[in-house]
Amino acid sequence: MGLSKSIMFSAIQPSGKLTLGNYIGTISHWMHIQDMYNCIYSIADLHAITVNQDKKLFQQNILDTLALYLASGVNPKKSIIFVQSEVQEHCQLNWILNCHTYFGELIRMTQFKQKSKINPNNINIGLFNYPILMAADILLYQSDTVLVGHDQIQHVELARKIAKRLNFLYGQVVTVPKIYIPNKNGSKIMALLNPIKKMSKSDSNLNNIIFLLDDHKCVVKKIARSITDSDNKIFYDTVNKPGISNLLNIYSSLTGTSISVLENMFVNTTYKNFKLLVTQSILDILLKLQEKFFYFKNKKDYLRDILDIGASLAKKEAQKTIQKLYNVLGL
Ligand code: AQP
Repeated sequence: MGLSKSIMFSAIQPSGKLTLGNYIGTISHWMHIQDMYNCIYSIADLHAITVNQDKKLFQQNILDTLALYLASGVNPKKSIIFVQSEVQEHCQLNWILNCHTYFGELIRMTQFKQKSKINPNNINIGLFNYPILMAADILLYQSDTVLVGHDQIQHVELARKIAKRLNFLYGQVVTVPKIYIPNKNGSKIMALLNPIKKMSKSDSNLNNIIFLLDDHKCVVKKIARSITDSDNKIFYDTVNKPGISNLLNIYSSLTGTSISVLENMFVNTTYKNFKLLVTQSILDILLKLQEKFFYFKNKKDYLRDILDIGASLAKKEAQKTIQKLYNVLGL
């Protein structure tokens, strides 16, 4: 990696099919920052096994995630793209960080609490440990900046805390990363039928989610069914009008129009027509994305080559950090 540019890290777990939330919150920005930073984009498969995965489907999801990265404009000649489990240093650093993180810090993590409720029969230690593995993902590459959606802020804050702790104990061994939320309105896209919770790829109710690979008919149906309210006025108010505000966030993020301009534009628009416009804004993006996705999906050898090269470049950087820590720890 060139020394002149700072390092940007971002990742997605292939825990299912990627959603419009993943796209708006993260991937849609990746292409635009490739020239400004040395970007490292990971497919975080180790994170995904905190939930049981079907092997075949899992492998498919990993390759589909890569094809979606490429379809979104990530260029493997400019950015490092790799699968987390193919760089074993993530687990090595994870252990070191385990020994520098307190139980009390992890027990406060809201995602752990939420996911434990959703999956009470599988509250495994991996789920508890998830934020430390995420800290390892970030610190391993001496990342200056981490691009995330709103739900991951708490985890990056923990990574910052751990980084400062290591530097306090051992001297300057890791970079303390900054959090980057590229678009506040798009940093937390909500579930369509329950707009007070986040749109998540593992939601059991598929009508809550627009998947990036949903077809035309499906998108039309899901947006038409999305929950709004009964006062027929379009303006932004996440407390009293979470459904309309969520659709405004989606439309604003996909078209690049500010919420205040949209409120003026839609002052006399019915909910039905507004939903049609939101649907169109989604289809405009998804149909192009899907065309590119299918182009890349069929190039199996090309996909494998990208991951092999990505893993070897990532490993090279990762080993430097591991060596640094082994030295100061006396390992
Ligand atoms: N709804 C969302 N709106 C905006 N950003 C989102 N992200 C996730 N959902 C939304 C951001 O996408 C990045 C990758 O997320 P992840 O897949 O690693 O984990 P997650 O945040 O747990 O995403 P999901 O879709 O909710 O996955 P599951 O259901 O498996 O837990 C992150 O930067 C995230 O903020």
